[in-house]
Amino acid sequence: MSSEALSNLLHEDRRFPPPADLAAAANVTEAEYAEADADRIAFWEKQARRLSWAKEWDQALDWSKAPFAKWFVGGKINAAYNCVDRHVEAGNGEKVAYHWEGEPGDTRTITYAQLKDEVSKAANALVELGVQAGDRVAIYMPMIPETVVAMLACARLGAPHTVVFGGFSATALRDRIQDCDARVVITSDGGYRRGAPAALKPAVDEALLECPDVRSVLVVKRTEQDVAWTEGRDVWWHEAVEKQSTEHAPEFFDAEQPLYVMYTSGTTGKPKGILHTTGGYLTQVAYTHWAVFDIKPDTDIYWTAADIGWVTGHSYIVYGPLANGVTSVMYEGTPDTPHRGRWWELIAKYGVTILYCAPTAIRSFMKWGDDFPAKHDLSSLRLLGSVGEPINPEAYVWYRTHIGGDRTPVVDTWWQTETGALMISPLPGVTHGKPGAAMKALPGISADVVDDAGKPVPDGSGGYLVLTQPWPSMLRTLWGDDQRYVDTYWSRFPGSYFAGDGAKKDEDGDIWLLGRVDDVMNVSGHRLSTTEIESALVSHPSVAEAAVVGATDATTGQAVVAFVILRAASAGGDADEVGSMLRDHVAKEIGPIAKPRKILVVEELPKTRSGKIMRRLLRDVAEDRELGDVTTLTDSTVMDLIKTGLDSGK
Ligand code: 6R9
Repeated sequence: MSSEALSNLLHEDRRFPPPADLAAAANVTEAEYAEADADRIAFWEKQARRLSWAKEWDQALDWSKAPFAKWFVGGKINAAYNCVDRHVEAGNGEKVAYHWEGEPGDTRTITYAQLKDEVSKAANALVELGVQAGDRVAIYMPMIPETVVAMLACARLGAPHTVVFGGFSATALRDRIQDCDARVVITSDGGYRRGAPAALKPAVDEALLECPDVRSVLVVKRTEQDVAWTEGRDVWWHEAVEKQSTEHAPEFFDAEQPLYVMYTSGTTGKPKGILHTTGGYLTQVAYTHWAVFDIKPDTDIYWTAADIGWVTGHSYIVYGPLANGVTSVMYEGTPDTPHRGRWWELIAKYGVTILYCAPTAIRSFMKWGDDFPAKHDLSSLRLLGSVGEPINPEAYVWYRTHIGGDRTPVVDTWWQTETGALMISPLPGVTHGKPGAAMKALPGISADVVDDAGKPVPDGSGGYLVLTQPWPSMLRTLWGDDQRYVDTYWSRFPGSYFAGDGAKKDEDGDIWLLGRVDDVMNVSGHRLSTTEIESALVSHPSVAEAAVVGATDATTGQAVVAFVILRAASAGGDADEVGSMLRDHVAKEIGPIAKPRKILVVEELPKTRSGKIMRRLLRDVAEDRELGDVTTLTDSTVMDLIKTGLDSGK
């Protein structure tokens, strides 16, 4: 990516230094970067000692078969013991692990002691179903406490789980079960979504028509919907689990014991099963959760408002917060049920101090208007986080102002399913935040931005994001496909991990993410990033959300096509007028070359479970093609809505 091409990016000069009181009491100070630089391996060994090991490792990192890494070789550890038992043994059994809130308003409070009992019972039930260390278990569940219990029960047994997002189709579920050859599935009758029970079991039944090797399906009763029943295969959770003993002695496994397989979203073709193992993964999620969210386990009420079926849920609803013995909030439903202030009501109710969510949610809240958060007491919040996509400066500033009361730092955290844990992020007590920048690699992590030839670009230039050293929570391989692991991540720039993201180093050397490299457009030989134009569009007061794609164009190579959602106050105007106003706005913000050829006003955008816009599908629309694979969309009707809306507007 040429630097000339990205020179007009995000001219953003607002700065937000850490609040003095937060900085004074922060878990991590500036000195930690130097400490980690001096001896990266010793730094990670120190972090690994946050955990309880049955036996310490002999070697911290074995990189002799790069890019296949082994961390904490020879160490013995159990992830569930670290997340639950050790807190109970330390006298914190009465501490709340989760304040769970169902969408209809039912609640459950689960202490660490109760969680330990539930996990032990579930582990005993899985043993009864024949699950052994190394067996894969698929989990297809709503956001209920049993989902966490199921994951930890698997971890306790050394049986890697593969959680499939409850919004995915039977086909997506079938592909994932087949790919990792799971023999047991844990599901529920359904869950609540948008005010009504949504069914899950029928999708399992359909998927299993083509998964003959699955022998048992454990079904949690959540909604009381009628379910079809396959005798001999289906077992009610309450019948299988409730009768079990609360005693289960955890076995300590090798640090490299597989912990889970998580399939990545949005890719075409065969799903990629990202494999995470135990010791290194848990070390880095525990450290990054503590460092980046400045966790004070005695006083914080932490909330990752994401789905457990996304890696963010695995690392920062389940493993990170539990390893650190923190109290979390977990919410089942959507942010607008029964009203658009639901999240803010929950923050006030539980006194949430730290909120972590995706820019897509923030942009929806902006669209709904400032009044909803303004009605609730959000003064307990002291820190906000963002994940999943580049956060536009406008969304960052809105988040900080309207949710954070203009007090709280915002940490924009860059990472991937593959990286397992946060990699590039501000540190809230140290960093002077720049809206829209993930800033720099965390202590112990080595990232850089390189050009086509793999050479680091100078400050002020753009290129490809790479990770130049192995890290503890890195994926170990793609399930069953070592060669694809090497080809996908380690071949483009030999010796470095290729993240697939475009990035820019600003004049201070701070990192700005520019979206996936396949989201870079080439218009008349100029390279433009989708993020850049989307940010310019969202900075206009009438735009709530924007998605930009490059559509093939006979003259210019590609042409910029923008899909925009208008803020409530601006909806209903003349489409042509809105279009020309926004085109002028982009020309002013970036330059005439970036002016969208077409601007289409839509009601919704197609998104994955993690809130990433599926630009691939919008490109299909922009180029008038048949739609590609939609199995990873959270809501597959969105595309029909967009197409119908556009057809009627023609
Ligand atoms: C955690 C997660 C990974 C991709 C990643 C990048 C995008 C995530 C970001 C971000 C800019 C951030 N991404 N966080 N882009 N700024 N703070 O999202 O994992 O679902 O695997 O997606 O998401 O493009 O490569 P995953």
